[in-house]
Amino acid sequence: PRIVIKLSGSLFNFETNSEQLNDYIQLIKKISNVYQPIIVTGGGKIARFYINLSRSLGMDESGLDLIGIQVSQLNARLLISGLAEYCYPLPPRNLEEISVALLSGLVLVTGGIYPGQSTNATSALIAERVGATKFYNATDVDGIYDSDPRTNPDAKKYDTINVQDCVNILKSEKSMAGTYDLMDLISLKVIERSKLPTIVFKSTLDNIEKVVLEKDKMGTEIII
Ligand code: U5P
Repeated sequence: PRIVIKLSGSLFNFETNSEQLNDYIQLIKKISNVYQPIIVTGGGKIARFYINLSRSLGMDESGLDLIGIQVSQLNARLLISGLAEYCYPLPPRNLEEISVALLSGLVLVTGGIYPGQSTNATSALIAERVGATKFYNATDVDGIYDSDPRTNPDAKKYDTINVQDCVNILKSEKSMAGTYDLMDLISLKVIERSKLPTIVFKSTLDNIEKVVLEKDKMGTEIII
């Protein structure tokens, strides 16, 4: 079976060292004994660094998205460096290349693909395309809340939420390069139309192992 794991871009920043990445690489290898994982890496701080600089130089929003995509692809290449023969040797750049790469039977690692969305939306599209049995969204927050927990201390976390309620909560979001939060509307639409089982949880090594390999319940499950 195939699964999609979106890895939060927060793993990749200017302080990241090879030990940290190696821990993830070992875990991905372990997961690949059970599943064919498609790993999608976010852009993280380095993407925002480039996006902000380019924005102040006058680049338009879709141009900035393309920069974000390039950085997320570079992050993918870091994991590819360590996964070596366990993975497809390059990050596929569109859904067709994903389908072809999938035939290798190897782990796939990629970043963003199309402008105007986040790697969350990309991950949902990839999950749809490859017939993934699950979409694991390892992110910076520990689930979906009824309001932003970073600004509202009384925010309540959902253990499960249906996709329509999720759309209502997220409707008020901004859509600018580098600011597509948590789950954007595109990802929710895809989850809905393909009835894609999705779990949103906090991205740590331990959590990923528990939720993917030990089927622990954590974070928020999006039900359709
Ligand atoms: N991005 C896209 N399309 C993708 C993935 C990423 O346009 O498929 C751009 C967005 O501007 C996004 C940035 O905010 O790259 C970094 O990705 P992320 O870390 O927000 O997912």
